[in-house]
Parts: sequence; structure tokens; C-alpha cells
Amino acid sequence: MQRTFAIIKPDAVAAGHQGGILAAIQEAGLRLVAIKSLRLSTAQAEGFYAVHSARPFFRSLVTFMTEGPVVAMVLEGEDAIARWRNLMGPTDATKAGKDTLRGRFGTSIERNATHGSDAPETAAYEIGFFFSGLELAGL
Ligand code: FUP
Repeated sequence: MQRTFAIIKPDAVAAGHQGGILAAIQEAGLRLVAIKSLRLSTAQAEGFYAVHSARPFFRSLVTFMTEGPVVAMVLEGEDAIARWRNLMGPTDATKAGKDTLRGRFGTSIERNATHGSDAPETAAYEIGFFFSGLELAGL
């Protein structure tokens, strides 16, 4: 069993795609361990994407991620990290297939509807960034 961290980004929340994305998660057989809605502050978005702080798209990405509420989730299943990333599709939504979440709900490389951890270490860090031990205890 593996856990991964997922976000429904502000573009997809604003467009009301939470239901479609949650349905896809269920249909893929991933278990929803924890879920909450929140709006990131600038400092929180900067911290979450700190690895990209030197990249040219960083400021724009932080502005996008703080423009409205997001849905943060912990998903669990066998090989959950790779399965969720396959479900999301490639980073650039304009290159993502219509059978992927980014292809269905994203509109650009930045406004790409969903986030997913890329490795076990990042999953552990990102889950801890958004959820406390108490929120995950017993789940
Ligand atoms: P991914 O793992 O698919 O989310 O992609 P990355 O970790 O490479 O990038 C993180 C986020 O930065 C992407 F979801 C969107 C944003 N990004 C841009 O806005 N422009 C780029 O050229 C690359 C990434």
C-alpha cells in the first residue's frame, strides 16, 4: 500500500470539477484517506513549490495557486503515486489526452487542474505539509 498527495487546483475548483475528479478517483480504485478544502496563502504556496523558486514560472504559479480555494487529498492504494499521475496525465494540459484529468479539466501547462506527488519522499513531505498526524490517525 502506498499513499500520495493530490490537489484539485483553483481552476478546477472554480469550474466545479471537484465531483468529476472525485468520481475518477473512485473509479480508479484509489481510496480517499483524507480531504479538505482550503485557500492557500502566498507564503504557503511559495513553501509548497519551494523546489521551483528559481524557475521563471514561479511567481505566476504562486499567484495561480492562491487565486481561489483548492481541495487537498490523501489517496491510498497499491502503486498510488504512479496511478494518480497516470490519471492526471502530463503537466501540460494542452498535450494531455482527453482520457486524463488534465486533458479534461486543465487548459495550459500552468492551469492544469490537478497536482500529484512524484515520489514516495515528496508524497510524505506534501502529506505532512497539508495534513496533521491527528487528521490521518486511524485512517
Ligand atoms: P507536475 O509534477 O506534473 O505537477 O509538474 P512539475 O513538478 O514539473 O511542475 C509543477 C507545476 O509547475 C505544474 F503543475 C505547473 C507549473 N509549471 C508551469 O507553470 N510552467 C512550466 O513550464 C512547468 C511547470
